[in-house]
Amino acid sequence: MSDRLNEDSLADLPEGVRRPAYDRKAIKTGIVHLGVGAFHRAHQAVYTDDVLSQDPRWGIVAASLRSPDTYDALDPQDGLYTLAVRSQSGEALRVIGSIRQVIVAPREVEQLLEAMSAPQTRIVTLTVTEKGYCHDPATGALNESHPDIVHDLEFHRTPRSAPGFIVEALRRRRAAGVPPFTVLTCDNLPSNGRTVKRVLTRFAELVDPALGRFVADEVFCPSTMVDRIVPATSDQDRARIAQALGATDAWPVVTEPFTQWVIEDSFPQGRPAWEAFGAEFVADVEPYEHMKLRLLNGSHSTLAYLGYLAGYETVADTMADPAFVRLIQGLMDEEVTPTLHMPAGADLTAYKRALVERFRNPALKHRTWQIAMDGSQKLPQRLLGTVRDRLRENAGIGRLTLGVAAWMRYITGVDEKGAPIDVRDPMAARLREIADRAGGSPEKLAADLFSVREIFGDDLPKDPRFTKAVIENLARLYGQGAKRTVAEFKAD
Ligand code: CS2
Repeated sequence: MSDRLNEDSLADLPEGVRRPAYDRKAIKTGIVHLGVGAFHRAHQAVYTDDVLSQDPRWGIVAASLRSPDTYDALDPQDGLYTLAVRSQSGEALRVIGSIRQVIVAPREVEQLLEAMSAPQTRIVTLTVTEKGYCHDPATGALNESHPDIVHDLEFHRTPRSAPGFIVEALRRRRAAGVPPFTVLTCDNLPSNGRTVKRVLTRFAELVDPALGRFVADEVFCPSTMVDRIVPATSDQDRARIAQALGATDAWPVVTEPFTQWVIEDSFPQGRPAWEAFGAEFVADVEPYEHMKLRLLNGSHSTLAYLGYLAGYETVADTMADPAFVRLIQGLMDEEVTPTLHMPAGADLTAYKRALVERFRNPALKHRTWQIAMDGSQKLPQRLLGTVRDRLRENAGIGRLTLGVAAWMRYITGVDEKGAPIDVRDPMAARLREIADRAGGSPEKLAADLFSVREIFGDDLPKDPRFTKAVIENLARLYGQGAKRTVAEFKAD
C-alpha cells in the first residue's frame, strides 16, 4: 500500500472509510472555487461530492489566493482528502473527491483566469473570509483604498484579490461572448450575495463603466447561509487519521455532524442539485442568515473573547463553565431572538438547543483564539446589527455589549496575567496603537475604538445607551477579570 492518500491507494483503504462513489476521470469542471480552506472542504465540496455521484458536470477547480500550503498537501494526493466527522460517539471518515485540481493564484494567475473564463464553468464559489471582499465592514462598500484593490485596478489583467479575479474573468467572458458565471459567496457576511454584488459592480465600474453595467445587469449573486463548525486541523488529528486510514493525509479536515446550507435559487446558467443532499433552496435567505450570524456567530465571538480572557483554550472548555452557558443562553433568548423574524415552521428553540450542544462537543478542539481572529471584520454582522435593532426598540443590550467590551479588552494584546495575545486582524496595528495610547483606561480605550468608523459606523458612537454599557462592561473586565464578570453577570 502506498503511504500517501491518492488515487492509487484509494482501493486499499479500510472498509469503513467512505470514498467517492463515481469515476473521478469522468468528471468535468463546472465550479471554480476561490479560497480553498478547511471550511470549503468540509462544506460545499462535500455537498458537491454527493452530487457528482449523479451528475459529472460539477467538479471543482479550487484556488488558494495566498499560500501554497493546501496545494502542497493536496496535489500529491490527486486532490483527495479525508473528512473526519467527530462527535462524542466517535469519528466517521470519508474521502472526498470533488476537488479536481488546486491552483495557487499568486503564481498561476493566468491558469486561474482561464479556468474561470472557460464556458463550462457555470459557478464561482467563494470562501475568502470576511476580509477577502476588501470592503468596508460597516457599510458593505468596496474599500477603494485597500492595497490589493489599488493594485488590481491598476493591473486588472493580473489581479490579486477575489473581486479582482472575478471581474477580470467576467470581462474576458463578456469579450468572448460567453455568459457570465453565477457568483456564490459562502462567507459569513451580512446579505452576502448583495454585498458581493455591490463590491463587484463598483470594482467593474472603476475598470470600465460598461463592464460595471454588465455586472449590475447580468451577473447573479445569490445569497447563502452556510453553517458547519470546522476547527483548524491539528497534528494530533493528522496522526490519528493516518493511523485509521493506513495512509498519510497531509491535510484532512475535521468537523461536526451538523451541516446546513440555505441558498437563494437564482442560477441562470444552471446548478448542481445540491438539494438532493440536504441543501435548502429558498426565495429569501435573509431570515436564516440573521438567525445564524446572530445566534451562532454572535455567541461564538462572545465566547471566544470572554473564554480566551478567562483562560479557556477551546469553546468546549468555555462551555464546561456553567456561568458561560447561562450568559450565552441569556444572550440568545433575551437579546438576539426578539430581533429575528423567521418564516413559519422554523423552530428557533430547537435551533438554540442544538447550538449549545454543538458548542459543547468535546470531540472538537475549536480554539477560542481561532474564532477571535479578524474581530474588526466580524463584529458588525455578529453583534452590532443586533445592538442596532435592540436600541431601536429601547431594549436591553447588556450581554451584547459585554461581547463588544471583551473584544476591546482582547485587542489590547495583553491578557489578564500580563502575557501577550497574538492578535490576528487586518486592523491589528491600528487597534494596538489605540490600545497603547489608552494606557489601561477603559474609558479612553472604548472612546478611541468607537471612532473606528469602519466597525461602529457613525451612529453607535453617538448613542450613550450603547457607549455607556460598553464602557461599564469593559471596566468590569479590567477590574475583576472575565471569569468573575461572567459569573456575576446580571442583565439590567
Ligand atoms: C466561527 C465560524 O471562526 C469563526 O469566527 O464563528 O467560523 C463558525 O464556526 C462557522 O460560521 C460555523 O458555521
